Amino acid sequence: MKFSLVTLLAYGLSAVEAHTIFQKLSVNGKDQGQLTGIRAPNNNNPVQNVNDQAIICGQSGTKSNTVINVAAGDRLGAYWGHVIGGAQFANDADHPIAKSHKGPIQAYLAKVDNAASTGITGLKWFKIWHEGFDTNTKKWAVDTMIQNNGWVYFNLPQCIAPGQYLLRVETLALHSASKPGQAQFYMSCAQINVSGSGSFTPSQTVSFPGAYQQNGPGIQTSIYGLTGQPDNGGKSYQIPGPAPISC
Ligand SMILES: [Cu+2]
Repeated sequence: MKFSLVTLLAYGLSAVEAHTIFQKLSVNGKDQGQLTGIRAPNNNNPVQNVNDQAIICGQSGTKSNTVINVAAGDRLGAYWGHVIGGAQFANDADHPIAKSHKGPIQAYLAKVDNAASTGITGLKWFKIWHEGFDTNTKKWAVDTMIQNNGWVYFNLPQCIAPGQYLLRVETLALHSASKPGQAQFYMSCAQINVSGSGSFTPSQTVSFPGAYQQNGPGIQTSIYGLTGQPDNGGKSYQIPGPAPISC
């Protein structure tokens, strides 16, 4: 078989760009469908400028009229794939994300009037869940995501008040993050309608952009120990952003 230079270049580039996209939600194990109720970027490139508007829900891309019904306390799953649809091709080693892309995964909520139509600027976000690095097992949240074939699971806290929210799920890849501006942020927002009898109102919220500093802890950081392994040098890793709420 003959490959053109363009084809070879395309292969080379796609091999380098081993990125990921959050593209569907599950509720108590029930898959809600591809891009249903999701505002996802239409390419898998990371956001590297924490002050860019794209840090909110990713580069603008897909829209959906669906708002996904969930109940406080439900188990949510965020599905990540190398490209929209999942793997880019059979045996795609970079699906759901390249193994090199170690880092934390986090979930934030912002209360909105209408999750399908709301703008995304000026929202008040609070964190409901995060996972970082386990110094005992030497596993990153990204390792768990790969182990679960792209699914990241967390509970919607029982205290979340009824109403509509944007759910922002973020994966942060730190393989090159020792250099300024090289941390790779991947995120999309899901549109959800929460039922239940919760009454939580956050006493503190953060803004996007604003929650993160470009050279802040956990963002400009080396994850490699003296042996070159991504073990954070055996130290604990500080996940960026606020602490998750507790009900
Ligand atoms: Cu990447």
